[in-house]
Amino acid sequence: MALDVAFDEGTTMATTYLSLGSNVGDRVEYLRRALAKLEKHPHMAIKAVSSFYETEPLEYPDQEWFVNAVAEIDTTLDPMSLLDVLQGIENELQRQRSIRWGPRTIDLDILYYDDELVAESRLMIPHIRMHDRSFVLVPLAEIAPEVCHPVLGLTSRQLLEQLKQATAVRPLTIAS
Ligand code: A4P
Ligand code: MG
Repeated sequence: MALDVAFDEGTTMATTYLSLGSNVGDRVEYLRRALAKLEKHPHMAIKAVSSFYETEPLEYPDQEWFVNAVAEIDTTLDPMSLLDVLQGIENELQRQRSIRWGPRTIDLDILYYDDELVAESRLMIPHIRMHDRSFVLVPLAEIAPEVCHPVLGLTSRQLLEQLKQATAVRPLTIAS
């Protein structure tokens, strides 16, 4: 999937990687609807989307398996405005925040925003748990194997190789 949007000249463009996850209802449909909303946004252009993967739940195991994917997006939004847009999309897709790490129709996390480091109470970039998670690293390494973690200095491929405890991640058989 690729979309080219002509942004105004003079605006600063960043490349961001987003993690998408769902484990409630029609999980594939929730990912597709989130991607459609991102694609429609005037300040975002989707450059690449990974395959969809079915993944074993981590942190809070007594729940359905997830469908996860990663998208590469060019944006003129600053990191905090991007988070606001993502949380708006989560709300539109009926996300209920009842249990931390618990079931959700859609979770949209910012993994990287160029090489920027953000350490605010509501936003940490790079995502603080991404390097421990096979459900993030497998799709990320598929579309961005050579992109470097700005703190750890390792590529997605290297992060995946050095993962100690990998939970199960298997490609979904349906087309994404
Ligand atoms: N926040 C801080 N940094 C970020 C960032 N880089 N991107 C804040 C997005 N949000 C960020 O998130 C809680 C708060 O994190 C937000 O209010 C935001 O200000 P949330 O999405 O409301 O709640 P959550 O997702 O339950 O918590 P959290 O800590 O984001 O959980 P995770 O780390 O997203 O883990 N297993 C599988 N297989 N696949 C999954 O996708 N996901 C989780 C959730 C657990 N297990 C999973 C999966
Ligand atoms: Mg989240």
